[in-house]
Amino acid sequence: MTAGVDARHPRHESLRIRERLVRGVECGVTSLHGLIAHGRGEALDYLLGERTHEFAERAIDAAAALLVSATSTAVSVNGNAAALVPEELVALASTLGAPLEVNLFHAGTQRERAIAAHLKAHGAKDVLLPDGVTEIAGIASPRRLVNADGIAAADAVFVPLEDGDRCAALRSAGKAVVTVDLNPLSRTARSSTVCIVDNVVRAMPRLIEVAREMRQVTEQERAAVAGGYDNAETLRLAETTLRATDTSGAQPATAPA
Ligand code: PTJ
Repeated sequence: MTAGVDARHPRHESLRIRERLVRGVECGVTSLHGLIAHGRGEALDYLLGERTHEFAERAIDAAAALLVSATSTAVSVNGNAAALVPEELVALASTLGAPLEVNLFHAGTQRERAIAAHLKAHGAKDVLLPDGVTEIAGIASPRRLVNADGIAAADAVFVPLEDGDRCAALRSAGKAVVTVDLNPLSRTARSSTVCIVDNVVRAMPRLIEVAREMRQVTEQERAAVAGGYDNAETLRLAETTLRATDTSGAQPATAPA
């Protein structure tokens, strides 16, 4: 339900997603900066036609193979992801047998607790917070503060909507990093092991589904999917798609407002 917006509105779905972010801010889960980040994502998604492209599908397959095969995985949660896809984050963590860990750029104890409560209201049993002593080296922001049993211990980390530096630092720490970022030009996208260039709202259900499928196949089959993936090629295809958008006629799935 979107306050004041008729379901027949041509941009209803986009407005409904915005509303989740606004609610996130109102309940202390999302930062005000998160609204700006969402606006940038919306613009890129618009140019991508608001659909999941084949390059994103391939990235999702590789991400699922990698995450399922990892010895230890953590699902990192920030204020935007928590507002947009809380149930999906809980379902993915459960499928992977991975902890959910709150990790924020604009850090604050109150918001960390609000996000943990929000995830629990959507089915999470446990949610890790920074433990106050464990840090990832090479990160200037509060994102360096992690939990020894979550991100610090993981050999693969799932990071929806990142802000750049941490992805490179996690890679330097020897971890595989799967991100979701609508911007194929971002430092996050470029330093990821696998970057899914898609809206997190569309990518998550598919990632969960493929992760469930990947649990049923052999380690060799997963290795073939993950090993055949080329992140630079994904980003090249995504950028080409963005730049090729014909704004004179081509329109997203729903007509512009
Ligand atoms: O909750 P916090 O304090 O950890 O802060 C979270 C934000 C997202 C505000 C913080 O990480 C941030 O400032 O991120 P950036 O640097 O703005 O990067 C966010 C990236 O996510 C940008 O490249 C956006 O294009 C992209 N993005 C925004 N919305 C979506 C998205 N990608 C996928 N799906 C979206 N819905």
